Amino acid sequence: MGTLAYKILAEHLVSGRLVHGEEITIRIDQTLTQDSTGTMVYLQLEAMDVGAVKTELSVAYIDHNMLQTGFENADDHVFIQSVAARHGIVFQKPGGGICHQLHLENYAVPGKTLLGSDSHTPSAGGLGMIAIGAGGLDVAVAMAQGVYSLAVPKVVGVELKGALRPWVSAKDVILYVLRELTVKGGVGRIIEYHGDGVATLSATDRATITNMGAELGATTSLFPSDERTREYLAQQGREAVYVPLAADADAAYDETLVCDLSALEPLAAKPHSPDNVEGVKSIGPIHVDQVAIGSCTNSSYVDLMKTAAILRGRKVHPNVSLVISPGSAAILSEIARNGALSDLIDAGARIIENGCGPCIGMGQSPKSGAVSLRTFNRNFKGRSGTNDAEVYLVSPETAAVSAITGVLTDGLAQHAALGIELPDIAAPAPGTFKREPNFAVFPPDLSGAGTGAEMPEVVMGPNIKPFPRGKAVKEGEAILGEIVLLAGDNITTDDIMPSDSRLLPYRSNIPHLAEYCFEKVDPQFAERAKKAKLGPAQGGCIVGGENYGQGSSREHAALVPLYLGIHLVLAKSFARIHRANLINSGILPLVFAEPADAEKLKQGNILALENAREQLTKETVIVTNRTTGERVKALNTLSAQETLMVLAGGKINSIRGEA
Ligand code: MIC
Ligand code: SF4
Repeated sequence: MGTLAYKILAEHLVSGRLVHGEEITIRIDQTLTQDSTGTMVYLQLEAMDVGAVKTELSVAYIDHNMLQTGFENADDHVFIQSVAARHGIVFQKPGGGICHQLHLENYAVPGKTLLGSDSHTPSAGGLGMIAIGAGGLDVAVAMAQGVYSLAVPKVVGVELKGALRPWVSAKDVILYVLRELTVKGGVGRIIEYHGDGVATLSATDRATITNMGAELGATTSLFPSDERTREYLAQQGREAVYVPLAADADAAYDETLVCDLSALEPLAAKPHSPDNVEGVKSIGPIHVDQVAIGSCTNSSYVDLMKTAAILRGRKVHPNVSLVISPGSAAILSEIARNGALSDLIDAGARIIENGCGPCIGMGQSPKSGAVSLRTFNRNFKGRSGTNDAEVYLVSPETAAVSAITGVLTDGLAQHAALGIELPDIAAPAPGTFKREPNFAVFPPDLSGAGTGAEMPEVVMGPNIKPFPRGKAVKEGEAILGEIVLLAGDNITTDDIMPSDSRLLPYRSNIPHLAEYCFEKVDPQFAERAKKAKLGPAQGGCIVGGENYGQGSSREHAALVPLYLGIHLVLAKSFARIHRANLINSGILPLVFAEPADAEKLKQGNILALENAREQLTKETVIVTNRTTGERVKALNTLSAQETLMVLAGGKINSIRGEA
């Protein structure tokens, strides 16, 4: 009856019971970080005074922040490299590619666990790993202690039937799932794919699907490990790590969904949410200004080969700027060797560095009011760097054909009229992508090294500032704050802490970032929060709607509010990673027992959880509005361990025994 997810979790169980909703601790075999969350992770790791990491493998990638417009980025890279050497972590230099693509290529192992400080870590679920995105501090602790705690998710079984038609691909599968389940439909769930359609999808197709499971809010997404997995590992020269893995034939899923692959058509997520999905045909031939192909969702070898096949001998439309960012150096090298790169360049594509690039607004912002088609995973307003751009998320096939026509085009419906055939892309031979690991720097042997002077030195540039720490809550004290923001539903961590080429260089400088907190939602937020910190409540609180904090795993969306004096967030529901980041920072997340109560609260009201230590022993608590005298019932969803963290003023204080 076992699902594959629970089988892998059971093998890694350190404590707790595998029962939905209960808290378990699991062994973490591997971790990954990337640079924009990594600087904070490694500052926190250093603050824990530990020696070599306890995982089997930890990798530090540089892929997000590579514009190097000033010294800041490069200083961060050197800092991360130095900490990696100090703790036995593999360092992946900038230029190697996007962390999730590189992890699939070089390190992912079916049946193992991976915790990553990036929300799209579940990409490795395409190879049958339990791969979870988390806040940086949780990843630092996993490196220090080799474990991670989570509430046991439900398992949703998605049955894939039949096979996709040409011009329809893995992106359309996950867009379909997003349309069905929405951006909060995966919260508290693992999405497990099964059925006869699974074998028709390659490992990188599967990774496209598990990657965007992050947009469902899911804990992770998972495919079985089968012959297609073996085929991919063999292409990378890593067949030795292959193991077959599958759910039992009669696996009992908590919820189910069926996706008939053969009936799918090209889909697009319209502005400004990944679940705002409609058929490309039904949206119609809207004018397109920019097409961007790449990101950890759709920059695999096959994705780029398909793009090249569509563009070969043709020309990008005069009004379209086509930008392509390959997923990894190995892919770029291979398409250079086989000639596909020339097809792309000759058609008029702009080839940019292997990395996140435009996906996180690091360059290539579209023009004012542009329509930008992107093969990426997030189309939140302003994320492209252009606030009034309209970003649509599509497959590489739809992106490439639309780049030629200059309008949103359904390749399935239009290819015959356009005279474009999409050939089958041959599966690369075993060993095709085996390369010297020239972008990897392996750490020195640390066996016998402690936490002392014998370890390599940390190198820290002037932009790297200490991170804020919360204060412990004493017996009888209240957790309180003045309401500085009343937010709506689905607030993203991009809304809370925007990140683009202006701000990404400051990921290790919380005081600088603080000035831009909630900038796009309410430009006065930072000023008001600072005033509240000096006011009668000596701090602020935020009132949120449903799915508060969806999206990126950046813990800056908690650390910056902490720095600005936010003590409490009262919302209708929370996204998983952001909820954990708030707790890790010592900010209390409470859930409205009656969502309608949110309407009673006004900006400037002072909210208090009186006698917090006492109240937090209960599942239902009373939040007092000290301004109006009204009382609001709230749900305390914290586990015993999480309560201790909040009361200690955050996870680091709690680990260091500073409660
Ligand atoms: C993203 O896609 O939003 C990011 C940038 O990769 C983030 C991490 C970050 O904010 O640094 C994520 O997905 O976790
Ligand atoms: Fe990078 Fe974009 Fe993937 Fe985030 S979603 S890891 S920014 S490519």
